[in-house]
Amino acid sequence: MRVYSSEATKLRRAQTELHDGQLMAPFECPERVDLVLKRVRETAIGEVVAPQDHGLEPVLAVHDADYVAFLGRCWADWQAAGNSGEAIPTNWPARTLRGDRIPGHIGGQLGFYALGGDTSICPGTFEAALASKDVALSALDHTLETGEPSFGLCRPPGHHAAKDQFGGYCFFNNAAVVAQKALDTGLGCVTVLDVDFHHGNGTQQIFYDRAEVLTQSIHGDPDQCFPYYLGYADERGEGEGLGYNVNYPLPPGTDYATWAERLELALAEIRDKKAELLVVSLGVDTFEGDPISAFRLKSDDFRDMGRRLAGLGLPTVFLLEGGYAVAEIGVNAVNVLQGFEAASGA
Ligand code: SP5
Ligand code: ZN
Repeated sequence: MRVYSSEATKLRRAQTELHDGQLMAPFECPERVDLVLKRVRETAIGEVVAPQDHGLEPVLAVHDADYVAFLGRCWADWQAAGNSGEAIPTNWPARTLRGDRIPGHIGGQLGFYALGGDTSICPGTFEAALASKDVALSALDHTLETGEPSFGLCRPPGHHAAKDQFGGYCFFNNAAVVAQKALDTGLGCVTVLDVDFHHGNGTQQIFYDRAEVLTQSIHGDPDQCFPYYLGYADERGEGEGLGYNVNYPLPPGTDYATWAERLELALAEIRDKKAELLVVSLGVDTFEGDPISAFRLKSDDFRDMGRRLAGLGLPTVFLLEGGYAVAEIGVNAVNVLQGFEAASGA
């Protein structure tokens, strides 16, 4: 399997994350890339290649232009406004306020474009997000050209980023950018399967009213888990997209046996809808040792996950999402890829 990785994905090195009432060192750190890459090399799972620059056009195909422009200037504007710390939103267009007006002040813009306060914007954030989508798009190119699976070592992750919102450590929705690009190159039906512990709210929102992309997510029940306000089982899509979004919320403490039952339902849905390309939003924060999540998958379970995914027999692009047990992130992510390869004979 081909692996895409870029040093530029490490240009974001935030100092702060507002977590459990404290400002702490972020869970989503650049070391994650090095640790996954180390395991990729140890296992020789595939050649590691630098991505090609794909420009902003594929990003603008799923994200609003004003949002992309905001991300591009946020850090400079935040500094110019005299702030000394990192850009953290503190006010939002919450339910009783107006959501139809974008304020001129950077503080107001930050809240308008943020879905939460967990993701500080710092120097290098935009550049790292650009590199991350290039990693994802280069992985797609390889899979479309050769039919071989690819792994994009994306960082920052993407699945919480909506058309015009960042948060949950995500800025550009790498999986959505890739799915849309695949449609634009002529595919008829693409599927994004999100196995990260957290609901893929951004991917769901971007494709909610469309049937060309089947979006599914297996995740911690939003009644108890971030992102709290999306990811329930009754969200099935709307308009032409009705039936093309499926959520599998599971309670904290869920083990692999139960998790894998939901995976089988999701795989049956993919077969039923006759998807031509599988994009896996590969978060490994379902691991039992993850510091911010609550499922109980063991490292060996990730191999079995890969085996089951291979059973679809589809061209497949894996894109890294979450996973914060950094000591095990490499083993867990690469176990999925190894399980996939062993089962597909690739
Ligand atoms: C890509 C990804 O995995 N993003 C996750 C972002 C989660 N950010 C908020 C997490 C809040 C978790 N609170 C858990 C409390 C544990 N004490
Ligand atoms: Zn996650």
